[in-house]
Amino acid sequence: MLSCSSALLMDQMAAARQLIDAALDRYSNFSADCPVPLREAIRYSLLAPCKRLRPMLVLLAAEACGTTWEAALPAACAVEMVHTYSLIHDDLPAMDDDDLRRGRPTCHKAYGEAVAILAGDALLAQAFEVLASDIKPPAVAARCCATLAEAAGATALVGGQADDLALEHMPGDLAMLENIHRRKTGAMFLASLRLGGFVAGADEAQQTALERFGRKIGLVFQIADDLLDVEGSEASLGKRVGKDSEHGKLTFPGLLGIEESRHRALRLTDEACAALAPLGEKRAGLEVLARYVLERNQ
Ligand code: GRG
Repeated sequence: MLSCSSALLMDQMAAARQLIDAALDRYSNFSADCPVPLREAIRYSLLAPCKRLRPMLVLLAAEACGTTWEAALPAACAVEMVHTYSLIHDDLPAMDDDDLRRGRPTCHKAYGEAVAILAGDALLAQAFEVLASDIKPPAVAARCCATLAEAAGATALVGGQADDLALEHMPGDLAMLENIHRRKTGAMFLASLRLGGFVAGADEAQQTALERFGRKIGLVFQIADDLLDVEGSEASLGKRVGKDSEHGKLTFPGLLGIEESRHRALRLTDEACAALAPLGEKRAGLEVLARYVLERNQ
């Protein structure tokens, strides 16, 4: 851990979250052409209390490469919009069929399936509108759009989700599990780091450091998520626990056991932090977030 006081860093994390929440609030303040139930459903899911891990990674990656949080804010919001869309759609009866998300009834439980599907669709579209309109210069905006689209698409988020659903109740091994999570969960973490680097004009060494960190921290997130599904509580997580075994899903604790999963997550976190060394002192925020991803209880 770097020398800055961790209390100061925690205050900075809270400030970053506030900045993100306020920007998402502004972006979802649609004109009267957006029907009221759709607007409410979007805001209900997008502004619900949650961790904001991915947008925080965008801001902290940008900061680590020498630019301001404000410059990275549109990219942070775009990533959160895609993430929220994926959660709304994942919760639908045709997919995970969940009734609790971010501590409240899922979007389709509150607004009906049709409105929930449309809320997800609108968020996905808006993410690219935000990047194309608010990231400057246009060449950087285009790079951000292409990278986020790839992370959200058929070979990453959507493809990983399709395989995850197809392989329920099927036997599998660690390679299969990591392959699914590299796409379903990891790709959005990696894209968050990449976008932060792009808006900061990171050089090749900085971009490589961010990407190495991003790949490892995505995996740490998933191992921690699997452990929380076994050991966590519905009250602190704001979603149902024990779903993985109910759905017959491959998980890290299921394949490796709880202790080995914990060790693996700790080792990956150390490796992720070590990969940040080329970024110098400004990497402190990313290190704090990495430890939080490992140790979180929500
Ligand atoms: C529907 C295309 C499509 C994809 C869905 C994201 C996803 C793929 C599924 C969500 C189900 C799930 C439990 C995935 C693994 C972990 C995950 C992404 C959890 C939610 O992310 P957090 O914990 O949530 O960062 P908050 O609410 O804090 O943003």
